[in-house]
Parts: sequence; structure tokens; C-alpha cells
Amino acid sequence: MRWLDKLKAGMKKTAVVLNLKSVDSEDLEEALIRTDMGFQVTNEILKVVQAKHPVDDKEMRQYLHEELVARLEPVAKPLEISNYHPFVVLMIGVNGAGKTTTIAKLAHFYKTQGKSVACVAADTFRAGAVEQLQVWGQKVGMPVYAGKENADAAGLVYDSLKDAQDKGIDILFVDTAGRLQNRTDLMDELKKIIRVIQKLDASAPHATLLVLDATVGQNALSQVQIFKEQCGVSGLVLTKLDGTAKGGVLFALANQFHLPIYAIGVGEGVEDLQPFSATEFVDALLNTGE
Ligand SMILES: Nc1nc2c(ncn2[C@@H]2O[C@H](COP(=O)(O)OP(=O)(O)OP(=O)(O)O)[C@@H](O)[C@H]2O)c(=O)[nH]1
Ligand SMILES: [Mg+2]
Repeated sequence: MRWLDKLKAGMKKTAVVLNLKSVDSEDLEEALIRTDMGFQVTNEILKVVQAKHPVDDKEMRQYLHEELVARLEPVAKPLEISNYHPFVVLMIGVNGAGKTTTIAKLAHFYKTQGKSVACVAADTFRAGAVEQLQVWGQKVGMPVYAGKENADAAGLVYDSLKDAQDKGIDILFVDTAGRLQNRTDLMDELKKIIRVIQKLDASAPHATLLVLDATVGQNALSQVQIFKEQCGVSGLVLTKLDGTAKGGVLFALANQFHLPIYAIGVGEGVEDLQPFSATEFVDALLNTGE
């Protein structure tokens, strides 16, 4: 299946919600709220669409499309890999958000661009986490730095980064354990990881990617807020946009945080990640476009 078809198929649940048949603003309001955009964003969008006085359904969809794209365009930025060796990408997020899978997808993507990649299995908490990453590593051809079970994650990151520096690797991904945003002890561990990275390279991590499961809807907002405060976030990856009716949360995120959305995930395979495009996303959402 082509990427856009996959996104469309995945976004059907949200698109069904937005399957508008009339210019009735109450219908539109309800439909937008059900995608989990939140009240504030919904009302702002409604105001803009209404101010243009659409005469029929077609016009309303057109104005809606324009407004939705305008809201996402400023955050649709690809992850720029600049010339550090390695460029360190720290992956963070709550449990099960899709960090490890996203690393495999990103590694696959950058390998096809001729970059050398490696990854640190700094999730030393969850049984099976290291092995999961090793399986991905074999699949995409990415060396994986791993320590002993329950080893100190920060220590492993330090040793791995040093080795990656010596080898001149282009991109080093650091896969961290999932942690809920209210666990201050685990947040402290994350800060420690960042500190040891900075001992070796004061400019690193060069990207801190917060991975968000789009199916959680509005809860994503508090995840961004706290991870941002605690360890800084340079951009977002939204996963599981296949099979959620809550795709509207991207608009709430864009509105509140203005953080780049680097990529979105629409499946479990290595090809199921694409740079985020505002137009494609809105096309999928409204089931329009080619
Ligand atoms: N459908 C779908 N599933 C996804 C996507 N991304 C990840 N998953 C699945 O979500 C589950 C959790 O993914 P992981 O990559 O292990 O998540 P994680 O954040 O590393 O999890 P922890 O390490 O336990 O915190 C796996 O079953 C993945 O296959 C996506 O874009 N779409
Ligand atoms: Mg993981």
C-alpha cells in the first residue's frame, strides 16, 4: 500500500468523525471535538471557517482544509541531521509510546540515505527491552550497544557514545525506558543520562524526540508539558495514527507547544514512518486529495 493510502486507511476513524454532510456549525463543532482537538482549537477553527461564510458543503470543506493546513504547516519540519559525529538522538516518552519501534524506522530511513547509525539500549528496566532492540538492529543493520541487565543506563550511554565518537558514526540513537511523566525518580535518571552525554559532547543531545502515542488523545498534552520542563524536547513523533479517532490532537499540540512534528507512524513495520506533511495529513483527515 502506498504511504498516503496507508495514512488515509489509518486515519479513517478520525475521517469518519469528520464525514460532514452539512454546513451546520453545530455538526462541525461536534465533529472537531470528537477528534480530540480540544474546545479552544475547535472554536478558533469554527470562527475562521464561519467568517468566510461558506455557501455549501464543498466550500465549507475547502475553508476547513485551508485552516487545518495553516495550523499544522508551521510545525511540519523534518529532523535535520547536522554534522556531528555522532549526531545524538535521545528518544523519550511514556511506556509503550513507540520509542523503540520509531528508532528502528528512523535508523532504516537514515541508512537508506547513506548514514551510519548505531543505537544504545539504555532501557535497562524492562525485561526483553534489549533483545527487542537487538532484533530490530539485525533487521535494519544497526549495531546495538547493550549492557548487563539492570546495568546503570547512564554509564552504558557514556561508554557507547565514547565508542561511537571513536568510530565516527553519523547518528547514535539512545533508546530509553518508558516512564510516566509523574515519576520524578525516573525523570531524574533521564536527566542523568543527558548529563553524561554532555560530558562527552557539550552540544548533545542534538535532538530529543518525545514519542507520543496518538491514541491517548488529550493526555499527550500533559506528557509534552512535563517532559519539556524536565529534560527539554526538540520535537515530536506521533505514532499509531493508524487506527485512532483522535488524530485531532496534533492540532492541540501545535497550538499549545509549537514544537516541530518530525514524523508520524502509521504501522509497525520499518517503512511505516514518514516525514510529517501538513497537507497529506489534512487530506487523510478529511479524506480529500488525490
Ligand atoms: N499500529 C501501530 N503500532 C505501533 C506504531 N508504533 C509502535 N507501535 C507498536 O506499539 C507497541 C509498543 O512499541 P515500542 O516501540 O515497543 O514502544 P516503546 O515506547 O519503546 O515502549 P517501552 O520501551 O515499553 O516504553 C509495539 O507493539 C509496536 O509495534 C505505529 O505507528 N502504529
Ligand atoms: Mg522501548
